[in-house]
Amino acid sequence: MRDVLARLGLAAVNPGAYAGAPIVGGYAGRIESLNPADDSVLGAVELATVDQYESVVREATRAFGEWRMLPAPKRGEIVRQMGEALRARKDDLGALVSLEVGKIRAEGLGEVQESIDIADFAVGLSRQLYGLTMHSERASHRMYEQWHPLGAIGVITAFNFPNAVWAWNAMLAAVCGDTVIWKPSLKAPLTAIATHKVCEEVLAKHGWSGVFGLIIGGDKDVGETMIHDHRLPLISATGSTRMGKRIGAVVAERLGRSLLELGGNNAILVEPDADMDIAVRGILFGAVGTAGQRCTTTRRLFLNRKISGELVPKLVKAWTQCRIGDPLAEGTLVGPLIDAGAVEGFESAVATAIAQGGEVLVGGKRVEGPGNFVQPTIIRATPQMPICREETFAPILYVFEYDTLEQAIAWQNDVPQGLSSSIFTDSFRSAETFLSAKGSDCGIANVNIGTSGAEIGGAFGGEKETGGGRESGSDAWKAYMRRQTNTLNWGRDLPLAQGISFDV
Ligand code: UN1
Repeated sequence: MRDVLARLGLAAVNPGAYAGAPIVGGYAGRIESLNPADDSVLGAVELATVDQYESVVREATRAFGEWRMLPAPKRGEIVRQMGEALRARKDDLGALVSLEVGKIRAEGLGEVQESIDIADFAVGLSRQLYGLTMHSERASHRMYEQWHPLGAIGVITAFNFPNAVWAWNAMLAAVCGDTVIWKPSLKAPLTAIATHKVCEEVLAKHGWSGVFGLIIGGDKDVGETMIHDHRLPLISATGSTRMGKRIGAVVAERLGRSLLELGGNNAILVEPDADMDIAVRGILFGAVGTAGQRCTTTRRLFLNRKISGELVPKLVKAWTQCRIGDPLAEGTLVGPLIDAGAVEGFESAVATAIAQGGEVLVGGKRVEGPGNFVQPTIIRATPQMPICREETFAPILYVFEYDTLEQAIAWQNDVPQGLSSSIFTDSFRSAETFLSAKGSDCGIANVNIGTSGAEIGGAFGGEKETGGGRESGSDAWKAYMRRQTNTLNWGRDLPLAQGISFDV
């Protein structure tokens, strides 16, 4: 473990502010990063002050002045090298993700792979930041639009994807010509520092400083200062709906832009004609993967009454076979929750579900001993139970029975969140109904795969209380740029649009 930390340039105590290089002195306190599997201390971080935030912003706005004028494909070349640097450090960074947030090894590595993939995507994008041309209604006129960089942007990330979610934002922002100030979760500061260092090394090699800044500080001082800051035209934030409502309101008040990726309450529907083997595997990965701590985790399962008697025992069996334990050990499928508070949240959700009429079919208990382990849990429930409308960041799956597809779709949509959803069916008609305008109301709707593990090539995000933002693939890059419409007159007259004449 110490080797991994040392190879990634982490010390026992690390600065919490980086404007390219670390800023030293004058901290606001110290936090420890704990390994959630055994509560051991991985390292400490000196929390940044508002003054240090000020230095980071000044450096990011200064760097923006130059970075925006570097041709986009040249920015892409630097991002390409960041992708290469992440590839070279993938094993160590993946292990650090496992150590700091408890992901099993495959998922820690998978997360870093997402960062590498988005870097590759961004490199291609750096030659494809296309605008449209339009036909002008005026003779000898040309109209087109172009996309310009926005500025220094703020990126706030959650503990559960401590590496990839920053990369989704930062790699796109960098090729778009923006500079980035990253405020990571205080529950995963070491992964943020290590990730920053890997990319910063590449920038420094090319003589750039301040393109990426990092600020590890408290929400009340540094966070509030950041979201109120007029110098940051965009705040992209991933986290709880409660946090997103605060950020959305503050940024809207100053007419800034926000890109919000908040809570999910994702459902899978299983039709009677589904392939039951892939359904079980899809449900298992969706509900139990990352110990239920993805925003895309499957939290609700709607089973057609005709097949629930067959499927539920298969699920219970699969759940009992899940090996819980050291995330870095071979064969482990379920690592720990992030901290003791998350275990309490799990226990309280299970108790509430029981009080509201739910029946625990498997799991339901914390695992005694060191670390924050809980049993993956299935609870038979009804869609009317209030707890089923909430996102609990833990491996709890609520199971419901339905009679018609229309009823199941209505129930799946009847929650405040709208991130991800799936149907398992071999019926073309059922699949298309689920994907149609009267089907799933989520930002992501899948057929015969689970709710989590989205590829970076698609736009990622959701509706309603999930916040409406879209990150990573497709045309999500447009959120990081400003559109300018240009009309050029190459004639000798000055015709006005709409046929207006205004001659003296
Ligand atoms: C998140 O949990 O915030 O689709 C992101 C997935 C991952 C990303 C999840 N690619 O599960």
